[in-house]
Amino acid sequence: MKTKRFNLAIVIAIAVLFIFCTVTKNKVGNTSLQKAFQGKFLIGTALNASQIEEKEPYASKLIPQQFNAATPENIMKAEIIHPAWDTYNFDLADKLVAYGKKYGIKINAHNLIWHSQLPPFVRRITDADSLKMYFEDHITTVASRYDGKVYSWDVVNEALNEDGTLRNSIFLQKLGPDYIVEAFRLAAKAAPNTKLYYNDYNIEQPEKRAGAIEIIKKIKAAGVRIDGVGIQGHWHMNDVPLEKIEESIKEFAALGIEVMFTELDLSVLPNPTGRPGSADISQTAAYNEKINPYTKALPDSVQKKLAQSYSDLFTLFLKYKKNISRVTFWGVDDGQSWLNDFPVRGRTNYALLFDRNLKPKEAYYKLIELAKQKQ
Ligand code: 9MR
Repeated sequence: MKTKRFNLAIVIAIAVLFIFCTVTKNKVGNTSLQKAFQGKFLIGTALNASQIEEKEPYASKLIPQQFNAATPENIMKAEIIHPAWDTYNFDLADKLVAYGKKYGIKINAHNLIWHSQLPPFVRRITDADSLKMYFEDHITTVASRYDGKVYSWDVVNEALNEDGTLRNSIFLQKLGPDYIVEAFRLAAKAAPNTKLYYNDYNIEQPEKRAGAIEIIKKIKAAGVRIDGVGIQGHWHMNDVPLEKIEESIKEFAALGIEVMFTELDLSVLPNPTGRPGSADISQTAAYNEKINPYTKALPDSVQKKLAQSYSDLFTLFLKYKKNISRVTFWGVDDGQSWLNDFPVRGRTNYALLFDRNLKPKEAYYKLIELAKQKQ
């Protein structure tokens, strides 16, 4: 009888433990990134369609708890929001605005003018007049619809080559080098109540940074409004260019504009293209098992290194908290990250603060601690 009761007690204890583990599997308790960094800078994330539509209950709870800023990962790009000459598709962008309002999350709309993810009809344009028509209509229609409803716009995205010269995009070819100033002029007119930013990757690197500074100065010299610059921050955990980032914060801030880190993630996987930090989507490489070493789990030593790299980076961000207005991660969790498919398709990367089960990683707790220490 006693043994039976004992066995029953063990079964109940195991069941209770199981339920407890399941319920708390990915719990962060009351800790919150946005609260930890309150008064320092906004903490943002990129959101995909299913996150905006709140399809997954736990993620829907976690996102507003952790983040007070959000950037649409894809749904406001031209190919989605403006698929044909006379067709705009605002459904998801409207949902995003409502989502931001519901939770008090500031929306950074991304983006108005970019050479990539253009709708097919724009790619087919051959004459300058038609492209100008698209350019003016797109900026004016989209920016005015969301004026005052989104907090900010990435007006022009990735206009530079690595050497700081202007990228030979369809906009440069057809509209000439002043297209960037014109984009900001149109955006400022259409969206007087929205902040306007230039956004690019690798602009912490000296040559490309000089190109970005030239763009910003040119916009200002034309008497046109620009409020900030976004350094994307697609880096490798073993190679975060801290000194160059620090120089960049100083140089951009000296122009009298906000500095932001807008698409932060730290890859942990080998980069076979030999071009660290690049988000140039033409730079891809073929898959092989050797360059996908952590398919089952992330080894503890790598987890620790990732946490340390994030901590070093945020130590720098905190030093310049007066100049930095926002730090946005390019996704909520490792499963969502574009780095699982870039620059090599089908790998298992671990670049963000939450794992594939939305459980906070060591890097998350390290940043919370850091924010507390630097109160
Ligand atoms: O994360 C985005 C991914 O889902 C898209 O497939 C990709 C297509 O170009 O764009 C990714 O986001 C990019 C962002 O819009 C601009 N900077 C580089 C980002 C990573 O490629």
